[in-house]
Amino acid sequence: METHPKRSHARILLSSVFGPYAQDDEFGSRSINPMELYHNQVTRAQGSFSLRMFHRSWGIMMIQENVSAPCSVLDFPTRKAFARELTTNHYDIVGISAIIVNVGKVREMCRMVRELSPDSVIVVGGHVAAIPGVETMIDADHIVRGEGISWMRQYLGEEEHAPIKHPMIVSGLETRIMGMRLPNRKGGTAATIIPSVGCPMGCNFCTTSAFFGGKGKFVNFYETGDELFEVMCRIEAELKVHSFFVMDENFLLHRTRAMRLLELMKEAGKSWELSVFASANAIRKYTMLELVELGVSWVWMGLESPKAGYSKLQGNDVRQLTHELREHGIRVQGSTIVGLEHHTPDNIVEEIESAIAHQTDFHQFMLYTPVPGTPLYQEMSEQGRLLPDIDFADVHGQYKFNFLHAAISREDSKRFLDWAFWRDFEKNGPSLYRMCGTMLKGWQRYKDYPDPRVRERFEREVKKLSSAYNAALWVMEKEFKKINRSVSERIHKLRREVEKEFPVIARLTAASLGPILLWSTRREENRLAKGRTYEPPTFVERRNWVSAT
Ligand code: B12
Ligand code: SF4
Repeated sequence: METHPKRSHARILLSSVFGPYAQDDEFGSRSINPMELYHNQVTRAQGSFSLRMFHRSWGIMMIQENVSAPCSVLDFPTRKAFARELTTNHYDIVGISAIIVNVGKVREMCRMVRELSPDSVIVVGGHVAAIPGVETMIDADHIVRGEGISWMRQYLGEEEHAPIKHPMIVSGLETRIMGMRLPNRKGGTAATIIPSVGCPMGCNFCTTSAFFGGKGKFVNFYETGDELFEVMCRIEAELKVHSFFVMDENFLLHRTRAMRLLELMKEAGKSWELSVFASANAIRKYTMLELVELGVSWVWMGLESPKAGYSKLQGNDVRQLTHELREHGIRVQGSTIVGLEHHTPDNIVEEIESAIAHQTDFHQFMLYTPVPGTPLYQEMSEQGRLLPDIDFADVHGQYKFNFLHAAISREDSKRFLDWAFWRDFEKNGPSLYRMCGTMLKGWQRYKDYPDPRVRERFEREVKKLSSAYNAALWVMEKEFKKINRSVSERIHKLRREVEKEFPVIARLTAASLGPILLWSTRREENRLAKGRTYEPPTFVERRNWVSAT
């Protein structure tokens, strides 16, 4: 592979695409597509109870940490900030990271680089690289498909297979709910850890699996439990966290690694919490006690219709599994695909109702979407079913179909999707309430557990439940009367249970903090009605930095 003439002396800028994001514009920003995980695709119908937070662009943070060249990361720039960075620092390489929806922004950023920093080599990476013919849409010198650390190391003439250093990543920022911004306390938010990219399961619609090699393939950054443990200890010490957001598409699938991690956690007395993505069949490889001891406190799991026949769901009664996980204090985020091949206007309501009946703490709904680079896209393209003239900015599963469905129209796909989000909220209540229920069950079951690591974890959780969250329950109970009385009654019952467990503190906080939260919730509701949106702040971080002479 070609190397840059300056090798490790080349100065690199790595940037994410520019904002503002939560608006409709000609570059591909969409108001329904804000830079917010939950509000974009999980709690978007939950109004002021929606969980709002931003996540940094981890791919470029990983690359920056693993090259020895001087390197700046510019995250969430405005166009002005990107232009300023290009003109105030001379860069030999400008790397742009993007996903498919953002191809219009990449085109504009390449244009800006050619104009403002004509000597820079432009490298584009991330999922945007999977668009067929992308090289004709953007003016870049290199378009990198798949894993980027090894590519950048090779391009700089560095050791491609050197061990991967993990950057210090605080998982979420500027978290808000019910009109309140949560304090940015050191250690208060989980750290992100990225053990691998890709997933060997190879579901036909899955873009992350396809991008990193497809069925049977993935890239492991940390092969063993020992390596992972060492990285987590380092992050724990530096960020003062007990909690990790494990960004691995199917963390529990690698049982040997996970069980070794548990062994080491036990030996060292680590009371960690892990939020993981896992398929149902991978979860079933563990007993509930193993999961609890491993600190698994939140699982993101596909609930795709059993009729779809994805191998990850076979042999599993996913509803029973969800129930069991919640009974053991493990929050479940279900993920349901709307508009699968067998869906029709006649059966889709029943399918959505059945997904909602899982009563997960959080529920993501996504339209079945052939995304460039996946086997599904290939198949749809061969069948001539891809709809023409759909802007890539709208191909993300949260708007309308981009393909001809056998029974459901493009317009109806949006109606069903929007309805699914609303129905889940209406029937199951705010996710925050559901989470509180799961936390209480976990605490009741494990408060006297022999392993002190486990007790400590549930004690940490219950501190929040018995104070601020109980005040939130008081508010939700009041506000939900307008939406669904029976859910409001369920919230009331839960609040009473919490107050029975913690009679003094829970009642005191509900009485003192409750009215303030009620006021901020209503103020937020008004703001949202007037179109208030949120944007992430811009970050500039430099590593191995020397000013240009
Ligand atoms: C965190 C995250 C977000 C964050 C955004 C963070 C940010 N700052 O942009 C939030 C929650 C806001 C978000 C939003 C959305 N996301 Co998102 N998100 C993710 C998630 C879960 C993790 C990304 C990550 O960090 N992975 C780990 C890193 C290490 O991997 P990576 O980013 O791919 O980077 C590697 C390579 O791609 C490459 N690389 C990346 N950049 C560069 C740059 C250069 C120069 C080079 C050489 C290489 C390179 O090297 C890296 C290391 O190997 C992924 C799923 C996943 N598992 O990856 C989805 C994912 C990226 N998101 C996706 C989508 C669709 C969206 C949304 C459109 C939401 C929606 N409707 O579904 C919005 C778009 C928001 C917007 N306006 O842009 C899709 C992308 C599909 C596609 N093919 O384009 C993914 C893959 C999820 C999925 N399976 O569908 N997302
Ligand atoms: S199990 Fe999940 S991450 Fe793995 S290929 Fe299927 S959809 Fe993708």
